[in-house]
Amino acid sequence: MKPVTIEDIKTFVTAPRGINLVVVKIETSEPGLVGYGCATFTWRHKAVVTAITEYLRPMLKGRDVSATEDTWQTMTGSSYWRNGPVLGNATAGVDEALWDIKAKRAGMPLYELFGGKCREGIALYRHADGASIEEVEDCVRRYLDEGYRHIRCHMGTYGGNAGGRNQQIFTPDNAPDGAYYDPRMYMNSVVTLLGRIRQDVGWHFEMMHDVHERLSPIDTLRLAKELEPMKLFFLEDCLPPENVEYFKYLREQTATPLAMGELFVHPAEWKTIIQNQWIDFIRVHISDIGGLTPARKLAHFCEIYGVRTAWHGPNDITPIGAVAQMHLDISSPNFGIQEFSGFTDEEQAVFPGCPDVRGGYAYLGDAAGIGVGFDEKEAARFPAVEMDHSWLFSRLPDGTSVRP
Ligand code: GCO
Ligand code: MG
Repeated sequence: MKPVTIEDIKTFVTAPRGINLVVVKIETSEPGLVGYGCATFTWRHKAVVTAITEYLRPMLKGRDVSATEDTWQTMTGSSYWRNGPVLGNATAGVDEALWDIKAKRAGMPLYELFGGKCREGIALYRHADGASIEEVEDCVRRYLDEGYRHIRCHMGTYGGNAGGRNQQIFTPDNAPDGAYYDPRMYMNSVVTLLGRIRQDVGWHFEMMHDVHERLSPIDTLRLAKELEPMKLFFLEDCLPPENVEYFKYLREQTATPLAMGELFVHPAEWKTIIQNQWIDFIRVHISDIGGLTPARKLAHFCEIYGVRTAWHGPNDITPIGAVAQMHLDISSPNFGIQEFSGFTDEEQAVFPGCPDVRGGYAYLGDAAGIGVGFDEKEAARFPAVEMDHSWLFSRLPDGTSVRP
């Protein structure tokens, strides 16, 4: 039988919620058979589009669509230097689209190719935030009313706003522009915030917090110990990938569950931390590591070491990417929780087929493939935008530039 081949690979950038998203569409030699994937690295999206259109598209046209593993290995090896978020996302967009095609040809939802359902619904967590403790608590109560039982709590996003309206941060003369935050104020505000939420709202739900690599190793250890009484579901990104060895000390000195990985872009970054069971949840951004092909292997690797999955699901991911990982969630015995940033009305118009979400769970339908489509006309109504990058230029009180 004549193989079905890749006819063309197209990329689209659309911003239905004001965040640049990158979609990959693979057209095949079989009329009407197309696949979609997510290649969203929103802070460098043009670089990803170039990597796909200038390198992967000419290289893959004419290839058999069924060779997902060989195509993945070829995409990854053919640049000699490999890994990293740009090539990872370019590879992922193609990889997810090929898995979408494979499941469509099989006439079944993708999770069936991954071994079928391990559960009926996918437990989700949402972000509660606000400029004051009261605002955050109101947000938590709203999510509890909607049925969510896992809620990440922040006051003033990453680095915090130090316990309500910005308290002054003392900077030196002529300090450069930047997104300043004070680690000590931030630490104290987190302990106060989470303590108040437990006192005022209660203990009948799971609570998380994302340190977002904003503290020094010793301070993050102190925070993890101070938060033990709050019985967190997990404390996330306590350290940057560059300091993963220090998780050894966190593990040895605190019982606060640890989640890590949204910044991982290389297998060497996650191997040791998982093998040593220094974390409890893997938080990888699946398109950063190259898509479903490597993510499945990572999920299996984690299962051996008792590490559960909590794939990165922020608002800078397409619904295609968000749902692709839900197929992994529903079919992984070591599923932990899925981060969820909601699907806006505009997004649902651009990406028809988003799953039902009710009572804190997502429910995948039985449509063949990933199950989420892409309406090019609707997408064109939301062209790429100039995004606000200011939060990325984070600085300590003395003006030192630090990771955001
Ligand atoms: C999270 C993340 C995100 C990232 C964002 C970067 O846990 O959801 O930390 O909020 O900061 O995806 O673009
Ligand atoms: Mg995070």
